Amino acid sequence: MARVLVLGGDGFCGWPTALHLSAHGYEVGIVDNFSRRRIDAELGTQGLTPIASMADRLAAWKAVSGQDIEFFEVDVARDYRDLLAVIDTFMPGTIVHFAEQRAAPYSMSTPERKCYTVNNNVSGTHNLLVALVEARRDIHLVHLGTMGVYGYDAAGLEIPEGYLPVVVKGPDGTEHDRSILFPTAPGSVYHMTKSLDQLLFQFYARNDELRITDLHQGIVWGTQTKETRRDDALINRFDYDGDYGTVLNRFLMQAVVDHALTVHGTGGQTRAFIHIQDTVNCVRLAIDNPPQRGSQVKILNQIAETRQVRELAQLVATMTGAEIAFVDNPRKEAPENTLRASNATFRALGLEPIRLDDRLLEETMEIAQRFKGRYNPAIVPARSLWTKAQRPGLAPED
Ligand code: NAD
Ligand code: USQ
Repeated sequence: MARVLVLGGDGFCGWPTALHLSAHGYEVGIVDNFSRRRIDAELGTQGLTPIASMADRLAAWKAVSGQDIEFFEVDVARDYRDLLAVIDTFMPGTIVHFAEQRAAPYSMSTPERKCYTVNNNVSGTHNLLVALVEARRDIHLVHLGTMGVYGYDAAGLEIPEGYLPVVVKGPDGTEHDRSILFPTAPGSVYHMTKSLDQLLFQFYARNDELRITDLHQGIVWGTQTKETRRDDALINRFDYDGDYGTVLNRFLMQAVVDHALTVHGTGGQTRAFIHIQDTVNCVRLAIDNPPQRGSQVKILNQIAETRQVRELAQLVATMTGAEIAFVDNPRKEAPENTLRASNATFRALGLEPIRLDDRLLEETMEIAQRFKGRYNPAIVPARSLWTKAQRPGLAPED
C-alpha cells in the first residue's frame, strides 16, 4: 500500500488531504509541530470552527473509517535529523510538504515575523531535502507552492506551468532554445519564501536526482471536504481574521455576521482560486503522477479559475444583500491586474475544476452561520501594513 507522510497535516489544507488519502487507500502519517495553533493564541484569534485535538481528530477518523493515521510531533525547521528519524520509521513513498507559515499579512507585520517566516519556511524545506538525500530511498516530494511566485504581469500574458521558454543567442549568433524558471516577483515575505523554495528544489533535483513536484496553488476557499463532513470532530479550520483569513472565505463570513465586505482598494486585484475539495483531489493526482528520477522539478499550477476581488464581493453581495466597503489597501500590490494562467497538466490528468458555485458558497456560509457564536469582530480588520511609509507618524525615510 502506498505510504504518504503529510507534513503540516494539522492545517487547513493538510488535514483534509490526510483524510482524503486515507479514504483512498493510502497509508498516511502526519507530521506537525502545532505552530499554527500557537500563532492563533499569539494573535488572540480562534478560527470560526472548533478544532479538535489531534488525538481526538485521529480517534474520530478511526471510528468513521476504520483507518489509522500515525502522528509525529516534529518541527521540520529545527534539525534535519528529526525528520530523517520519522522517514526511517514511517518509510513513505511520498512526502507532501504543507508545513510552512503561509499568511502574507503575518509575514509582513513585524520584523520578528518576517524573520520567523523565512527561517521556518526556508529551513524547513531545506531540512526536508537534506533528510531525503540522507534517507537514500527514492521518495517523491510533493510541495505546496503558490501562484504568487509569478507576480502579476500587467499585460496579462498567460502564465505557464513553472518554466518560460526563451531563445538565447550564442557567441556565433546561432539561436538556442532554453527553458528557464519563470522569473519570480513575490508580493510578500511569505511569497518570497516560496520563490526561494524553488531554487532549493532545482538544486536538489539536479544534484541528487530527487523527484520533486511543486504545486503552485491559488487561494483556497471553502472549508469542508467529503471526509471532513463525516464527523464534527473532523471539521476543518475556517480562518476569517485579518492575517490568515483568505479573501473569499472572509467575504462569506462577513456576509453572515452583517459586516461590510472588506475590499482592499478598488478590488481590481485578480487572483487564482481553488476549492478545498480540489486541493485534496489535485494532491492525490500529483502523488500518482510523479516525475522521473533525474528529471527537472515538475511544476503544476493548482487552480480552478481566476477572479477579481471586487467581482467576488459583488457576487457575495448579490447573494446575501451584504454591503461592500472599499477600505484603504494595507498591502503594496498592483491596484488592478489581469491574470491568466495555465492549469493544463491537471486538466490532462482528469481534473474537472470546481468553480464558484452557489451550492458550495452556501455550504461555506452555513458553516459560518452555525459557528457565528464564536465570531470576534475585533480580529476582522487587516492591520498588517506592507510598508513603513503607510504607518502614521513616520517620515518616508524612517
Ligand atoms: P495552515 O497554517 O493552516 O497549515 C500549515 C500547517 O503546517 C500548520 O498545521 C502548522 O502547524 C504546520 N507547520 C508550520 N511550520 C511547521 C514546522 N516548522 N514544522 C512542523 N509543522 C509546521 O496553512 P494551509 O492553508 O493549510 O497551507 C498549507 C500549505 O499550502 C502552505 O505551504 C501554503 O503556503 C500552501 N498554500 C495555501 C493556500 C491557502 O489558500 N490556504 C494557497 C496556496 C498555497
Ligand atoms: N483582500 C481583500 N480583502 C480582504 C482580504 C484580502 O481585498 O479582506 C485582497 C488582498 O489585498 C489580495 C487578495 O484579496 O489582493 C488576496 O488576498 P488573500 O489574503 O486571500 O490571499 P494571499 O495573501 O495572496 O494568500 C493566500 C494564502 C497563501 C497562498 C495564496 C495563494 O494565505 O498561503 O499562497 O493565497 S496566491 O494568492 O495565489 O499566491
